[in-house]
Amino acid sequence: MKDYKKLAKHLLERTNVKPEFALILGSGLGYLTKYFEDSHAISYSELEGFPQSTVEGHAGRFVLGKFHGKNVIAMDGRFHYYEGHEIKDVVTPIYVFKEMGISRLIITNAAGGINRSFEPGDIVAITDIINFAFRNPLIGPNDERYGVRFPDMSKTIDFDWLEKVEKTAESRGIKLKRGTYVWVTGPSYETPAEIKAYEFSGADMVGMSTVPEIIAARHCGINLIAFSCITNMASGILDKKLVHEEVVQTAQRVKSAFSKVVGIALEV
Ligand code: 6GU
Repeated sequence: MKDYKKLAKHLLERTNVKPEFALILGSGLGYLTKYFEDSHAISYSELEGFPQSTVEGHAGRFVLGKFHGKNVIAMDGRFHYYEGHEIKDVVTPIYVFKEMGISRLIITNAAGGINRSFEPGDIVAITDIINFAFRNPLIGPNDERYGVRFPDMSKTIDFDWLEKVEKTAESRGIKLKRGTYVWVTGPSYETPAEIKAYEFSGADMVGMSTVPEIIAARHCGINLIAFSCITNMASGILDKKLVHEEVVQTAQRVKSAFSKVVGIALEV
């Protein structure tokens, strides 16, 4: 088992920030760390025992600092299963956050829209998840220090926290939608037949991240909320090819609304 304590201690010793919140920043959302005060960046490569991020548009570093008056640690670049990481490595940061004393987590990602009422640029709060990657980060001996063998997953997100965020966002002119996120491994995008199957299964959006982190956070008792930026519609929903550039471009376009939502999530 990994020495999460050592990694946590290392991160805390590097700065005098004691983070209360952790943020996992998805594709195109890393810019948010530019607005941190008293910020301090630590590359994953500086941390022994840490995997390296490889995906385009992901920097691969922690940034600690103050954002909207709160002490935060952000992951600028997360670990995806499709990069070839072991599934346990994908969730290493979650247990490190736990060891740092963090009890609240905000997860963001880019996702493809399946629900036909969604459109690119929508910000959707994840209210439930489907694991169609059929990988689980908790497989293997259970580390009893962190959680039980069979964690309850009936409420993956903190609905009280989400409702507060939704109310405040609405009062500031940002309408959040809600949806079920289905996780697939990628890296190829889905076929129209797959999307039809996921739609039939109750999924509203699809992506290649977030679910492992949510499972691990539930396991070790970190409260969380998660938001998808709908960067494009999924395969077969529109008669259109899928390209990564569109994902990046839409994420760019939604930047300001998305960072407001993250700010609200820290304030409420
Ligand atoms: Cl359409 N599929 C997956 N798996 N991930 C995505 C996406 C689609 N759009 C953005 N991320």
